[in-house]
Amino acid sequence: MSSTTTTAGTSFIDPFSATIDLAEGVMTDFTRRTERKASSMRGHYADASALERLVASGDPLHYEVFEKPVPEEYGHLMYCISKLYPGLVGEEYFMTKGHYHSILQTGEIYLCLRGSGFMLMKTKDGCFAAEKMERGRMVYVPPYWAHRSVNTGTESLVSFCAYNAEAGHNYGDIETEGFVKRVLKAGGVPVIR
Ligand code: S6P
Ligand code: ZN
Repeated sequence: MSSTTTTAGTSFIDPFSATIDLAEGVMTDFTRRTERKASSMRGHYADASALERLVASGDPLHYEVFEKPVPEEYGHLMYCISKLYPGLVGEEYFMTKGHYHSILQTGEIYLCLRGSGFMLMKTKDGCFAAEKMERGRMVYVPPYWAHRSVNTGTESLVSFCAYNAEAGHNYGDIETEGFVKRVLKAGGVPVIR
């Protein structure tokens, strides 16, 4: 560690790098991996019975998040690889739980590396937006907007995410509020309604 002037509340750390396997959609030298199986998605899909059938049939992985965490402090930037598997729960495409940041006035950038889908976003006062996600496309999630990704393709939807490290995650409000709209397979194509 070199000597430098630091500000209270923001830790000094040494620079580092990470390796991302763009073909597989994983951070190969991650130090933290979070997994969400079908059983952790209860309450989020319209067709609860379809979700229970999926849980009973082996409780498949829904998505994984790979990180090399940094201090959750002002000034640091958290980043991760989010890998959402393809599939349907009833007629609804696999999706992430979705969350507001606990510090609402923090945004996030998603750079889609693989797959296709949508980023659904909503605010506390009822605004809703959807942005297409596909390889090479960046989605800017502004402060105040909850966000949930949805995989409408046949391969994994992989994104690199970066956000204020102190942002935190508020899942409870989405569990209570829902997400305004869903992405459903209708007539063989994704429909947001
Ligand atoms: C974190 C960022 C992503 C998500 C990940 C899983 O702020 O938005 O890393 O955590 O895509 O989604 P969720 O809604 O389960 O956290
Ligand atoms: Zn986020």
